[in-house]
Amino acid sequence: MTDYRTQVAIIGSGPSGLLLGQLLTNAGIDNIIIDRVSKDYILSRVRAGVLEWGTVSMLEQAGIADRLHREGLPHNGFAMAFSGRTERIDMADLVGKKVMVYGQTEVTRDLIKAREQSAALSIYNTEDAQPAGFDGSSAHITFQKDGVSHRIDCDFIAGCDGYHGPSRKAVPQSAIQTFEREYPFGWLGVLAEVPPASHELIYANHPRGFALCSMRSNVRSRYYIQCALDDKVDAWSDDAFWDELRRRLPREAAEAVTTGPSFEKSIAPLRSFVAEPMRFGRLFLVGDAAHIVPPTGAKGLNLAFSDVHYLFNGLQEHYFEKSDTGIDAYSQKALERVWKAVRFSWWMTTSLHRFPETGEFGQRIQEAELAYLASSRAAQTALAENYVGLPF
Ligand code: FAS
Ligand code: PHB
Repeated sequence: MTDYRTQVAIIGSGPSGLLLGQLLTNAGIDNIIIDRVSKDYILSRVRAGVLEWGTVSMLEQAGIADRLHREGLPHNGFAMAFSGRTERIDMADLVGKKVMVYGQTEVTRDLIKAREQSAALSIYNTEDAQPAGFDGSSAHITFQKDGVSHRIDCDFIAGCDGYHGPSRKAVPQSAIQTFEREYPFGWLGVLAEVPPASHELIYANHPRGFALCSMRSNVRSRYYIQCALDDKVDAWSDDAFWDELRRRLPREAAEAVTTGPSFEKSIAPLRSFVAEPMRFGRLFLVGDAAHIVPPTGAKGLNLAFSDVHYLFNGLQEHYFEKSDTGIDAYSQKALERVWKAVRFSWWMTTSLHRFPETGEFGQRIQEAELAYLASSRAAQTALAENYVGLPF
């Protein structure tokens, strides 16, 4: 049994594990990250695209925001399309803030590059990682690698292992409460090397279903359309996707869509999920390990980073100020912000998607909600302050 000893052991080399690891390393707090897949697999994932400015500030704090500022696209607004019209939500005017369009894949690439330039240890392609001893004084992780058993002894375990990871499952069922809503549809997303239909994002409500026009750069577009839960990627040719997307957009936006071959096409289910609490002795659940939001509000990645903000500050206090006030408050502070983002993501999803069970009445209610939004600065301000990200 090969042993390691560290201060903070991190399960998961996704955005939350990598950012926590980078902040800890910069602060001189020893940490080890393990992940069940390879670095290349992690970098092949296509996920989030919008960063709250609080997230940008954290990446600056971690010292990995140079490329983000060179290549990212600051956005002062976005559009809501419905009933054949498009209404711009001017975040800069309404709340004096903006967001940054920069793919999660690029954030992950920047974090992995920084980790490789540091002396911090990451171990990929592990198997059967199990957090243990976290309810007492002997927190540790066991795992297999190339058929050899390993153990990491540590002060704390950060469960940054996503929705399907072992950390939440290692908690006794009697100690954890979960809240969940699964939505009766998914998102079919494509990436294509074509210029975006608009310089800002367009969220579209349509009787045929939701559509989203996003981007990764001025030459790479990211589009989504709502699809059935049992839909299959292979059932969608590029032409079928482009036709359906344009049918769900107001005429001017539809005519601005540049079509082309997709180089990534995938379907993601939508769910809202929260596990409470997020701390169990020496084990902390972080990011998707503790909560999932439908991507409609662009909150998933950003919530993972606000968890890291609270946990990192608490760990710093523990090690350098000999105070556990921060780690003791971690779960309550993180969940306060999580639930507000879960609500916002639920509102965006229920306002913009076609729900079979609510029929034409439901469609009219959504259109009335969006027409009110378009007519009310107060409603737009509430939308804008949630979209740019509530304070940490
Ligand atoms: P992650 O899931 O990113 O990372 C967890 C890591 O733990 C993975 O690398 C995994 O390999 C590892 N792991 C799991 N089990 C393990 C084990 N047993 N041993 C070791 N390691 C293990 N968010 C948005 O804001 N906007 C979007 O548009 C958006 N789109 C998404 C599309 C999809 C298909 C998915 C799945 C998510 C999407 N999200 C989106 C949410 C997503 O960005 C997450 O919020 C974000 O990846 C959370 O980061 P982490 O908490 O680090 O978890
Ligand atoms: C994306 O660009 O992938 C994206 C943007 C905004 C969202 C969801 C996804 O709300």
